[in-house]
Amino acid sequence: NIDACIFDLDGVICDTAKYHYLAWKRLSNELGFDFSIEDNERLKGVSRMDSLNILLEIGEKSLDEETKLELAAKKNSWYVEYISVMKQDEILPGVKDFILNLKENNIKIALGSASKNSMRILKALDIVDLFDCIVDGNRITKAKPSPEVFLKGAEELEVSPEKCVVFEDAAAGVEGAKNANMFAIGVGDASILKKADKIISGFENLTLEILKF
Ligand code: B16
Ligand code: MG
Repeated sequence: NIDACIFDLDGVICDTAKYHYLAWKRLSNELGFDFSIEDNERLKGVSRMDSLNILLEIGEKSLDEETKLELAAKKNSWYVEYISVMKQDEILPGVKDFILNLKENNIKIALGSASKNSMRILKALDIVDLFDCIVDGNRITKAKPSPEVFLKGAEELEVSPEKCVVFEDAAAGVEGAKNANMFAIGVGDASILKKADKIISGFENLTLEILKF
């Protein structure tokens, strides 16, 4: 029996990846190189500074720490600008109904996201109240695939990890869930999310049957 479900944000509840991509691309162009949508896959679920390091590796740039912090702040200010106009219709199809269904069945709900902008996004989408517990990038010290973000969620919900299911769109996130000893349901492509226990393409028409392992 499953006691709790932990949801990743970007790529599971909403598609903020496109805004991250626009902001990173703008930064790479400013630095004199291009950044493709394929390269963007590598940034999913990865922290802001780790993302910048991957971007700089692609552009073959090496910069000092201070400059890197400035660039990360610049990217974030653009990103915040893009997400500031997000509306409720940017919640991915079916996910809100699925969460409401879980709640009706006494399954607890947590957010487990690497993003330091999680609160801002949940507010824009008007879904803060859906969550019994919110663990975001401001509350963790180790990025996915570390299990930290998910274990913190389970601890706060007072449920044991073996009774948690994590919904994740990123390979690093699926790995983090498995490292936490939880079930992992990959949202997206099975060839990318190899370690997931199950794969779904989205939440439309999804029933609680999916929680049977
Ligand atoms: P921020 P998730 C992650 O969110 C994104 O997938 C990843 O691309 C981003 O770099 C990371 O958050 C940090 O975001 O710069 O807003 O702190 O998928 O863990 O919900
Ligand atoms: Mg994600």
